[in-house]
Amino acid sequence: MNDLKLNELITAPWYHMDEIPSTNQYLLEIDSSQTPSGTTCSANIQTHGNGRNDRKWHSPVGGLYLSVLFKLCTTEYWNLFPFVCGLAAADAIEHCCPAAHVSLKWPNDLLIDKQKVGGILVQGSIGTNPRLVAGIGINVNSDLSGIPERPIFPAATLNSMVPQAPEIQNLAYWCRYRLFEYFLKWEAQPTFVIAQWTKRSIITNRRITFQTSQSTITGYCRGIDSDGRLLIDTERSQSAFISGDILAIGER
Ligand code: BT5
Repeated sequence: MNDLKLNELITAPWYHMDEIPSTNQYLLEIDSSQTPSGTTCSANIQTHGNGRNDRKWHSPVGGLYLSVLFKLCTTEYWNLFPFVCGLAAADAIEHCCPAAHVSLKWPNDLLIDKQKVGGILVQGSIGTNPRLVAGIGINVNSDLSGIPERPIFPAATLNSMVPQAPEIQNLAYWCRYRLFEYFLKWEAQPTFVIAQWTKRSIITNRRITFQTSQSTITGYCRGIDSDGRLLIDTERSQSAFISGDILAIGER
C-alpha cells in the first residue's frame, strides 16, 4: 500500500450536508479540476437518491449516503471499479458489525441473509480527465416503508440484522477508508477484484434466472470477467452480460 497516496486521499475534503438531492450528483457537478481525488460528500437525507437505470434510492434519515470522487490515472479495467466499491463497502460493514456476513449480488447489491441492506452506484466520465464517483447507500436504522415491495432480496436495515447497529458516522468513516485502500490496490493490480468479488458473491456457482432487455435466460453463474461482465453457463455455451437483473437464485 502506498502510504503517501492513501494519506492524500484521506486528507481530501469531506462535505457533510443535512439534506441534499443526491451525494453522487453533488460530486458529479463539482468543478473537479479544483477538487482532489478522494473528495467526499455525505448527507443525513437524500431527496432524490439515485439507483441504477434511473431507479430511485429511498434515502430517509437513518441511512448512510456517501459519495467519493476518484480521478483515474488510466481507464483500463474501469468496468471493474463498481466491484471494488462493493468489496470495500462489504468489508466496512463487517468491520463495524463483526456479527454480519455481507454477500454481494451482481452488479452492486449489498446483502445480509439475502436481504438488501445497501447498494452501490458508480457514475462519471472516462474521457479526458477520467473521474468516477463511487456512491454507497446503506440502510442502518431507516424507515423502509416507502420502498415498493421487491419479489426477491427485500430491503432491510442493519439494525434488524445485527445485534448492534453501527453509528452512521463511524460506518461512513470506514466505508471511505476501505474505498481508498481498495482503490489503491486496484490501481496497482486491477484484476485482483475478480477473484475476491467472485468469492463474496451470493450467486457464484448457483443456477440463476437472469433478465436482459432482450430475453430471460437460466444457467450457472461463474463470476465476472475482466470487463465486469456476468458470466453465465447455459446448456449450450457461456455468455457474458454487461447489464440485466437477477430474477431468481437456485441450487448449486
Ligand atoms: C442501487 O441501485 O442499489 C444503488 C444505490 C446507490 C445509492 C447511493 S446513496 C449515495 C449515492 N447517491 C445517490 O444518489 N446514489 C448513491 P439499484 O440496483 O438500481 O437498486 C434500486 C432498487 O432498490 C429500487 O428500484 C428499489 O427496488 C430498491 N431500493 C430503493 N431504495 C432502497 C433502499 N434504501 N434499500 C434497499 N432497496 C432499495
